[in-house]
Amino acid sequence: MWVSLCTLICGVVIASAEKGPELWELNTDAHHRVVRDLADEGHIDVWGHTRQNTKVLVEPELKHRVTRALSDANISHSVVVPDVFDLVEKERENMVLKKSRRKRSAGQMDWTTYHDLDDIEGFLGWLNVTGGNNVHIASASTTTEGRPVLVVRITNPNATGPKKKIWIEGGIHAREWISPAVTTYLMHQVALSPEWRDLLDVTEWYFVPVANPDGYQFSFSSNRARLWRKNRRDNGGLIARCRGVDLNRNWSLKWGVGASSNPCSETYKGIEAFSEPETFGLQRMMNSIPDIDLFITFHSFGQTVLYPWGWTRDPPSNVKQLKGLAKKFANAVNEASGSQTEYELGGSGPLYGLASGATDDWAYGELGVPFSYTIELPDQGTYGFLLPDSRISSTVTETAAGVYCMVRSLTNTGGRCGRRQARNQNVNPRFRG
Ligand code: 0X9
Ligand code: ZN
Repeated sequence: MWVSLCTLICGVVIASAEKGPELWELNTDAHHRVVRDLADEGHIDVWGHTRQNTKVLVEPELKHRVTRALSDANISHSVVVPDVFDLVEKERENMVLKKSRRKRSAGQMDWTTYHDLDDIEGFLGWLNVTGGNNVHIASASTTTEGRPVLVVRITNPNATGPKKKIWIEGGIHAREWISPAVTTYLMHQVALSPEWRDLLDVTEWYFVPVANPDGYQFSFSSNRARLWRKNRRDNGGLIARCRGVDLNRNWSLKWGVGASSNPCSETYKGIEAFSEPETFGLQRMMNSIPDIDLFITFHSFGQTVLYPWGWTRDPPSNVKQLKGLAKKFANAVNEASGSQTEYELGGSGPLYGLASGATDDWAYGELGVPFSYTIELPDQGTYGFLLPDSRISSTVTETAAGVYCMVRSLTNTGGRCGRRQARNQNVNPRFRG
């Protein structure tokens, strides 16, 4: 009894005093061989990059090793944040405070704070009831921890004419919390907003609000877990960070390009393509839907609209059309945000460096979806994955304006997407489940 009590209490005390990783800025791009090697070995975690600089997370115990490797290659660095757990802790305190102020109600959700999986599933249940016959929920597969990967179909079943099919994926990377926030908000708008209602006659939507439920739930469990990216696959071995597969490196098209074979790396590709229940189940369901027209996967951060390819710098055959629809998104967001939010557009290979085994390349190259995008949501690196909750509501409404204009264009409804329409996403989405 004594022993187990001490284990419990001492563990909590040690955990709360634990120093987190440092955030460093390196004066080189992320494609430098040394940066790639360090990431491959699991010694750094690439947080984000511009053309000249790369921000990386470095664990305290690996500082000396990383410093040596960098200085051998003449790469200098500065410490941007000495302990990232300080930022995570602030975010956590703020969330706890907000939760205690809210009236308790099962499944309650809004877009002013980040929500865990229980809240999101509560919201889906509520949407299922409120949306009536237009909303159907299915499970694509069951994760290694036993959670369903939920897919929500929204359309008007009584409209029997031709429909554009749209697949929206969120939350494939656990720590990118703004992604499920955007995806759930879009579901709310598509299913219930009067502004979108006529679109349900000519579109069929498939939403995956949280493609990586185990990773997402884990990222709410502690300060250290907050920056988790992969799923929670047990790869064997005892080192905590060596769990998990990067679900955006586990798809079959060009599996292995720009990915790691090391389970300890953040971009571990898994033992084979579709080794993971999440990716296997999602591809099976996507394969069962003929002719998907538009695919979007929401990630963070960077404010970029990326289109294929990720595995080569060569442009795909319909690059002009891809760019055209991406511009509709970017212009509408710009408009809706009063020029506050600007997106950069481009092929993900040229813009981010070669990497594949990702959903976007697979949807485009294997499934034949003509419009396939990864949208890296705000910000541009100030807060990165730790985007403050005060930014959620503007981000979700601006992003909805962008998607709205893409879909108006795709369906030839509403002509050129008007200013008023783009801006008018700000319905009060509060609900009580
Ligand atoms: O690397 C990724 O998986 C995405 N960026 S993130 O920082 N959110 O992890 C970008 C994926 C772009 N698409 C391809 N490379 N195919
Ligand atoms: Zn991501």
